[in-house]
Amino acid sequence: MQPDVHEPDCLRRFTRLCVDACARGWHEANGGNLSYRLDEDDLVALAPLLEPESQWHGLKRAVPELAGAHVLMSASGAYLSNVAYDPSHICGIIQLDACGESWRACWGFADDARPSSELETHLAAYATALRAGDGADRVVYHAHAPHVIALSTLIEPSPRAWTRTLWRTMTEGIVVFPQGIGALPWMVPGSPELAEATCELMAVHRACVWTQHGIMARAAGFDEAFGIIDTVEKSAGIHLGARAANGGAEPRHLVSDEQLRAICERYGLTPNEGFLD
Ligand code: 2HA
Ligand code: ZN
Repeated sequence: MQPDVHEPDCLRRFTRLCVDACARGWHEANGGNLSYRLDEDDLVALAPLLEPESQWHGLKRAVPELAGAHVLMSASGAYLSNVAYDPSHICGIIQLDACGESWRACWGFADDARPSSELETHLAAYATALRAGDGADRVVYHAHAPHVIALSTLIEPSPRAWTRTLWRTMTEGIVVFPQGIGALPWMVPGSPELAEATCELMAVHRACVWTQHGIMARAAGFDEAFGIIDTVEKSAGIHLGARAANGGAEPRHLVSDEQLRAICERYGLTPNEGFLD
């Protein structure tokens, strides 16, 4: 029996996000995954619980930026809805070696559970954030947000099309993601191609839509990661509803470019100029 680690703050926040997101219907069955890159304080708090396994597992793609890092992550095939009841089976902590070429389990992943199939995408996203100067980003989160998936069947998978649609539907969009969001055509889940394409877009954007699949975000904390996806999902839902109410046609009254610029001026935001006309 593993000790109860509900006390460490990072696990409580991890669990809270999973519970909130499951209540929203973002994680059917074993859909979606979540990770958190531990900081020094977390490591001090968790030190008594960490028991590194002797077995190392090679990564397909090395992440030297993460050499020695510890990452809390959901398990492959795990139902995120169960994390509050059974944390040591649903998630675990891995440590990367001194070269960022392999990992070993240090806590959780009970009964031979393994990190999520999107492990390499998450690690690449942290490396991308570090390279982009966003080293404070410690959460990577992937959700099967239903309105995002529905809208992805209607609009082209381009960052500009997605960003403008969401910015112009709901005023809060440009406030939460002034750099816009990325979007990719359909790709095989968990594939190196998806990891690479996602990270290319996430060097600029904090979130990236995966057509007919869901969305991935990187952020400083759990609230921010949830908040970005919540805002994208809400705006996508409003857009779909408005479009349906308008007989399927583009809604007539959207936030104008002039109004988007006025929001940025008022709130001191630096928008992605490439997405403004
Ligand atoms: O965790 O969502 O994309 C299962 C998935 C893979
Ligand atoms: Zn998925």
